[in-house]
Amino acid sequence: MQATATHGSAMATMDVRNLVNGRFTERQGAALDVIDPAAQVRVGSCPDSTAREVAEAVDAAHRASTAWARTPVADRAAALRRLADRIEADLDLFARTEAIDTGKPIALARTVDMPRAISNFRFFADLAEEAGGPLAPHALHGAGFTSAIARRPLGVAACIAPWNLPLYLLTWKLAPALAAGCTVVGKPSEVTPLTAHLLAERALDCGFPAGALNIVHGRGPVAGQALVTDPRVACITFTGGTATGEAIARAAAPRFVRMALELGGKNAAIVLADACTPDRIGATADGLMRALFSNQGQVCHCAERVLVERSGMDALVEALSSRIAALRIGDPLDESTQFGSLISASHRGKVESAIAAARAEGAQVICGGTRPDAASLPERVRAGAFLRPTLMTGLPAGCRTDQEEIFGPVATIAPFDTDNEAIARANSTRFGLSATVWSCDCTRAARIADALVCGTVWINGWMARDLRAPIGGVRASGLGREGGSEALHFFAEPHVVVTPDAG
Ligand code: TXE
Repeated sequence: MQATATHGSAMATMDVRNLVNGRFTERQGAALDVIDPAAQVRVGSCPDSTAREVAEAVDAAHRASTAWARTPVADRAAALRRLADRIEADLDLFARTEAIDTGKPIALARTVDMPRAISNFRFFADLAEEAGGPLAPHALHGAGFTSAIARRPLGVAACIAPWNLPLYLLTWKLAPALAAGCTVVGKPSEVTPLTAHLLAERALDCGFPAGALNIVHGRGPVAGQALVTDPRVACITFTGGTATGEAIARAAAPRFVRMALELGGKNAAIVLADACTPDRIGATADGLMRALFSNQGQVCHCAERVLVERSGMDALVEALSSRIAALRIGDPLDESTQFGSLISASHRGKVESAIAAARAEGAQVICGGTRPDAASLPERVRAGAFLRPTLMTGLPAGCRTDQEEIFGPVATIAPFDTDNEAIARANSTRFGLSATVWSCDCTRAARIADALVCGTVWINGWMARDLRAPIGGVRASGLGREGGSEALHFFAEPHVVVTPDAG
């Protein structure tokens, strides 16, 4: 593990406000502190919105919904493109703010989070406008009558986002909702509200009528709960923890509200022996490092369980260990940092408890498992929520560690002898979000991929995303799919008019 140099001062504190009906509102309730997890300093405040403030935002969205639904799709798309341009123009500010708010390396925010937020808007602007595309009216002929199918925007969409990819995931929901003609009440995570506020500031002059795009901040059990139980909310799209997803589903079920839930995972990486030969091991280990530890392991698609064909085990352990040792852990604001802080000290506590539980189940820690030496870190971030990337082995199939999502830089590695054993173990949790398979035997890799019970399988890679492809999970990993036409269809209700053919 190498430590990177000290970075200069961070930023002035930010006073986050709710965006309601086209303007920023005065706080009615208390404020929540926003903490830079790497420096452990307060970098802003955000409203701890009350149910009444949420109701005002929903009211604004509800009043704006008919006009926004009737706004020509070309005009809606133009507003989305303007907003994308505004993020792009201020990309450095957005990236730096995201790094401060989350503890993620600024290079990651600049090259992944922000470009993706921009392309979310541009992608859905283009898709909504596409002639013959997912929103285009069309007719089915035959049997003596014609069925004319139109897709009508549902109304008010509640878009609830988590803290790990704050702007990336918030815009992944806002963009299709607005493109499809829904008005929106967005609720960013109270842990990471800053880039949503930057977005709200820029949305003011992009051509969204008052009330089309509202953003309320606050705690999940208060503001989030008020949003998902408001009778004027027509649909809910949520990304976050499985327990929260269940609470939202229960709260919204009595109204039969349309829901998309993108929840946790316990994703397996299946590595075949041919991916561990001397000429292949470097590429395999590089790819796996991304799958295991990107964003400090705080991505729902990160792999937490590596299953490796027995003859490749030693080579893979060695290749991963040397890469973990070389990873530059440091100040998220330093451009050369590869691995930053966890989202908070309390989340680090949860992850450390999971490591302790694994040890109690018999795990041997191959590397990591502890905090980096404070002295190895730049002064600005010595008190930060850092934890070394951790690889453990020696756990039996079915152990608790391999059943529960950790959502941090912690993975287990275990050998397997047959493909069926690997498949059974990969499928043996209550989750089903994604998986990866590493091999140059395309037929064998495809056969394994086909047998995995999850939404997405990446072969020899991780998180390669064509935004037209549906993404989401099965079982406890969620309900519904985001991406491409699935997302636009989610926000619109088909309406069919059947007419007899003349003659
Ligand atoms: O997220 P929550 P938390 C997992 C990860 C993590 C766990 C908990 O395992 O340890 O979830 O994280 C809002 N009604 N993931 O507690 O609670 C909340 O305000 C309505 C997986 O930070 O799921 C925030 O905006 N909304 C993950 C959002 O839900 C509610 C990403 C997510 O918060 C609410 C993050 C309620 N009752 C964590 N309670 C992924 N799948 O990518 C909370 N919220």
